[in-house]
Amino acid sequence: MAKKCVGCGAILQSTDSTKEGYITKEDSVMCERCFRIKNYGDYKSIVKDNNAFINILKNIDRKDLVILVMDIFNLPSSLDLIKENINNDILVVLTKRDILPKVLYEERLLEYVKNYNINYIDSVIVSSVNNYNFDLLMEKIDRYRKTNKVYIVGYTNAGKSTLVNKIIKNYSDMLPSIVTSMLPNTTLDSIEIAFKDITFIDTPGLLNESSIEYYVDINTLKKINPKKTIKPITYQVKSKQCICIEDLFKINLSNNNITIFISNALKLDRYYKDKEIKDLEEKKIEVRKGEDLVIPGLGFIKFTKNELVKVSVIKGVQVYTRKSLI
Ligand SMILES: Nc1nc2c(ncn2[C@@H]2O[C@H](COP(=O)(O)OP(=O)(O)OP(=O)(O)O)[C@@H](O)[C@H]2O)c(=O)[nH]1
Ligand SMILES: [Mg+2]
Repeated sequence: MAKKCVGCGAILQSTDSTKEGYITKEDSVMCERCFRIKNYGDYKSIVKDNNAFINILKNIDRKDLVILVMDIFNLPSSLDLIKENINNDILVVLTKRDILPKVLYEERLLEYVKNYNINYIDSVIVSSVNNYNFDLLMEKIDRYRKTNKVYIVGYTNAGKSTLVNKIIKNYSDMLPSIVTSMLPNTTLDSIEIAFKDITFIDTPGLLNESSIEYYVDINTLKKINPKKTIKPITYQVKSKQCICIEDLFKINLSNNNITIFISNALKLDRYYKDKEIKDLEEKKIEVRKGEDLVIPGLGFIKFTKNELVKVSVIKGVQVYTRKSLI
């Protein structure tokens, strides 16, 4: 059988340096790309076609447990692609709890998952960084699995590989080997990790083309992905104003009280007259009291009054509203 890279799951090959899985020494277990991500934080982008990932989902045996990992800060607008392609028992894991403020109703976050209309058997909130709720997660895995295979699926960057590594680190003597990064498509093919009597299968993430992550360069990606607990910023708006998140997003509004949840590394500016930002696409959107305006990949804004606002975003990014998460 062809050997796979321990970092990303790509089939190892030594013939084409521009393709995935490239190695220079025949006995290497990790490809050049993973070696560079791991040791230098250096990243070579490989954009995969979602069809390859969907095929992996379609081939999951019906009896195996599927863990659907979602980044709590970056919840997807829909799970249709997942719903359409797997028919298994699903355990939902909301991860990156450490990114959201300490004080909040976790029940409300768990409740939110119901809006996706997927058939899931249970859900749990964890943080791989703070090691939060892993005993509970392991208990649930053992309770629900009917076979010894457990698949880890979800969108790219959700934190799937980090979760598997954390389980290995916490509950075994093995060294975690899967390469992780904040950049899209880190894992390129499925990776099997034997752990006691379970085989965890980490899978490549689905790309979300409506997310800002899909359109920006690496330096911007590093800024928009929060590394620490977000400090929300509240604005009282009583006249025509616009608020800009660097040159990535602008909102024009005139009467509201909003709270913005974005990475602390991003600069926020308020202007009392309109400010032009080039290359953004304008759209109007009605946001209601108690709703969030979500800018996929960038964050969300909680509203306390109904208002028809104008937003300007990178073309392709699909802003939407949802019942407030916090
Ligand atoms: N703050 C925080 N960051 C996390 C957590 N889990 C993962 N991350 C970070 O999220 C980014 C993505 O993690 P990965 O584990 O590579 O995500 P993935 O879902 O495997 O992504 P793909 O392989 O591209 O599908 C990395 O920068 C991780 O360090 C967490 O619980 N908290
Ligand atoms: Mg991964």
